[in-house]
Amino acid sequence: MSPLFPALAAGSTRPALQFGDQALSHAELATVAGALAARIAGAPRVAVWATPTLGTAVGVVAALLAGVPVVPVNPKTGERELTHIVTDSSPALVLAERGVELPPILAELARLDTDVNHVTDATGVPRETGPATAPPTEPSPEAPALIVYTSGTTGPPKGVVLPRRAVAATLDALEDAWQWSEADVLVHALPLFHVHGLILGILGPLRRGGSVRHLGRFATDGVARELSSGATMLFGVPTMYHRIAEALADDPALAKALTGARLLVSGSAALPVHDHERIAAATGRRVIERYGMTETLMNTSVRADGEPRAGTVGVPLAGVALRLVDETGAEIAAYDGDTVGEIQVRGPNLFTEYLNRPDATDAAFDDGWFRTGDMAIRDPDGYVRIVGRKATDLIKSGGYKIGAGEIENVLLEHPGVREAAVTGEPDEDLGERIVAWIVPAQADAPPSAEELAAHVGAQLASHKRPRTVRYLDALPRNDMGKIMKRALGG
Ligand code: MCA
Ligand code: AMP
Repeated sequence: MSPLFPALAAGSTRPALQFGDQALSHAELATVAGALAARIAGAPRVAVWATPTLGTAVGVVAALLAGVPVVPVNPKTGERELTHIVTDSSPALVLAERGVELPPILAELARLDTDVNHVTDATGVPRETGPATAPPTEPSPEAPALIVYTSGTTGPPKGVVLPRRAVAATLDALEDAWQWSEADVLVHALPLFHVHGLILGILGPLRRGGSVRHLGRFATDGVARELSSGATMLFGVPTMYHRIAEALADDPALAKALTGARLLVSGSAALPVHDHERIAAATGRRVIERYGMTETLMNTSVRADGEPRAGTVGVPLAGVALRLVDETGAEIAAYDGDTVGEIQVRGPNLFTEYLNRPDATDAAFDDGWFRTGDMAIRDPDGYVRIVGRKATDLIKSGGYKIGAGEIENVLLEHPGVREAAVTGEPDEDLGERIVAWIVPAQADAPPSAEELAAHVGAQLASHKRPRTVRYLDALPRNDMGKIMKRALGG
């Protein structure tokens, strides 16, 4: 396979990464990441403490150059989830920025700095030159590149093993769909421990030889500043576009900046048509949506040269086979804008397996097709519209996928909780909001919502904290004793 990052190998002096006042060209990144790669080469696996910083990008690139599979870790993960991820993936090393205090389970591992302050002097000239930037032989296309953890309906998150072939295939299919080139300057503020922010948002620009400016934290003024000073593309989850739509009415500079962008892309959850329309009315520009999944990387997109259509995720990307199947497993032939089926996909963009979970890997496939669990219809011209998902126990909040069962288990361990159920409720800002339904152990002394959120946050990732807590005398159950979430509105 050709190198994942040709511009790095070529030593391009064009800008590559910018995080606040820290920046690296492709050549500088090759030097810094190359030096780090030499130190980690041969390790079976590394974890990266994935803060939204330049060091994280350098650490991930270094691991990929060294051919060492990388496990990005959400720095806001609580104890139980972190223990699971570290035990399951058993990294030999952890890469983190200098000075960052790591939780005990990671602090026990050998640690390497990703800090790049010492690499360039004040004028941006590298202080030292590193060893060769690429390993002597490019790893096999099937070699694992990343292991990204993703929630299921029950149980702890599963490690999705993504081979180098899938990363290359998805980024090259997006090059075609979006006319993504080295001239593009991407701006985003996505977290760097998921596919969207890391693979599309950092590795994407690097593979194209273009650049990315990361905002550190999402804010509409940062988006406006970058899009009015050379950035050409914006990636975001619907919550970010919703906040942009809200701000546009009072922010002409933001409207002007968006109007000048080449491409505004939304993904990770459905962008409501209302937000599409508000952004189009204020800027004259249409946000385009693409549809993907941790296991499949990107499957479909509205093309840059195609008709933007709100409420759709466009057409299958180059190389991706997509079919709809009915509840009997039979393929739906219709392109009638009406018949609903589950989306199944096949292609070079797919993961290899769930780490240490052959049972779950087997169950995820139907005769070679990956079952996405997403329900959709197809327009006569092939545009896909996602209309729902099979599992009601999966919540999408702020673009994060969250399993209800995992939160319920943690809530049930709180001494003040007798029974617990978790549902997702519609939320204008987040798409869905996590709601915890609690039967307190003592009716006259229920644990507070803040206490329960803190309890969940200490064990799981911070975005899994319930935003709303409702107290009941009993949970609605059917004759079999199963909780009837529909009766809770979930
Ligand atoms: C949050 N807060 C809370 C609670 N939840 N406080 C108490 N109780 C709670 N339950 C706090 C936060 O910690 C924060 O405090 C404050 O509320 C407001 O947070 P803010 O940053 O404004 O927003 P947010 O609501 O926390 O987050 C919105 C977000 C975030 C920035 C849009 O959800 C986000 O980054 N989403 C991206 C998800 C993503 O990348 N998904 C990709 C996976 P403080 O300020 O003190 O911290 S999907 C994927 O990869 C597939 C392949 C795909 O298709 O893309
Ligand atoms: P994750 O497993 O966190 O990677 O999330 C993948 C899921 O996000 C998919 O199965 C879809 O349900 C959802 N998703 C991603 N992009 C879109 C989109 N543009 N529209 C609707 N849902 C989406």
